[in-house]
Amino acid sequence: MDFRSSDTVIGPRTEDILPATAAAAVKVVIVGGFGVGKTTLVGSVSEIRPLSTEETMTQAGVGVDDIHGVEHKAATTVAMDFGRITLNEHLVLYLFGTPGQQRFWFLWNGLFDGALGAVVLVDTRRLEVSFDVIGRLEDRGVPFVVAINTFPEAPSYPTEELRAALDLPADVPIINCDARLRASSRDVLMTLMRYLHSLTANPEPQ
Ligand SMILES: Nc1nc2c(ncn2[C@@H]2O[C@H](COP(=O)(O)OP(=O)(O)O)[C@@H](O)[C@H]2O)c(=O)[nH]1
Ligand SMILES: [Mg+2]
Repeated sequence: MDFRSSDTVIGPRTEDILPATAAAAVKVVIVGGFGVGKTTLVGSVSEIRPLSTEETMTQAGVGVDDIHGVEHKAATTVAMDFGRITLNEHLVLYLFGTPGQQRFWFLWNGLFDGALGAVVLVDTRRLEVSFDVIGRLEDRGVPFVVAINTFPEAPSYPTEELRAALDLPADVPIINCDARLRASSRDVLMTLMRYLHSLTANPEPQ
C-alpha cells in the first residue's frame, strides 16, 4: 500500500500544537438538555477540529429522547464533544460536552473527574431540562455559570426571573449567548473563568 498518497498520515497541524507558553490546562464541562447547543458551542470555539460523536437520530431514540421543541434536529450526541481553546497565552481550556439525557448520566462520573467548572446551556423553551442538570452539579459541588442560548423562537425573560425559576444563588452568573458565534461562546467561557477566580478569591465560609 502506498502511504505517501494517503492523507491520513500527516504530521500535527499548527493549530494542534499547544503554545509553548501554556502554563495551565483547565478542564471544563459543557452540560445541558437535549438540543440546547452544546455541540454547537464546542464546535464554534474550538481551535482544534472538535471531536464530536454525533449520530443520526434513529427510531431507537423515539420515546426516549425528548425532542419537544427540537423536532427538526437530525443528529444527537451519543457520547461527548471534545474541543480546546487557548484563552490567553498561558491558559488553555479543554472542553467536554456531555449529553443531558438521563440515559447518559453514567457518563458524568468519569467526565467530571478533575473538572474545575461547568457551563450549563439553557433553552428557555425547555427550562425544565435544566433543573436536573443544575441539581446534579450542585450535588457534586461543581461551580457553574448559566448561559442562555438565544434561539429566535425562544421566550426571553429578565435575568432575575430566570434566576428565580432555576433557583440559582445570587452569585451564579447568568449570561445570554449565541452558541454559533465564536466570540459569544468565548465570552461564556471567560465568564466561567472569572467566576472560578472570584470563588478562589472569596471562598465561601465552610
Ligand atoms: N438559532 C440558534 N440555533 C442554534 C444555536 N445553537 C445551536 N443551534 C441549533 O440548535 C440545534 C441543536 O444544537 P446542538 O449543538 O446539536 O445541541 P446539543 O444537543 O446540545 O449538542 C442545531 O441545529 C444547532 O444548529 C443558537 O445559539 N441559535
Ligand atoms: Mg450535541
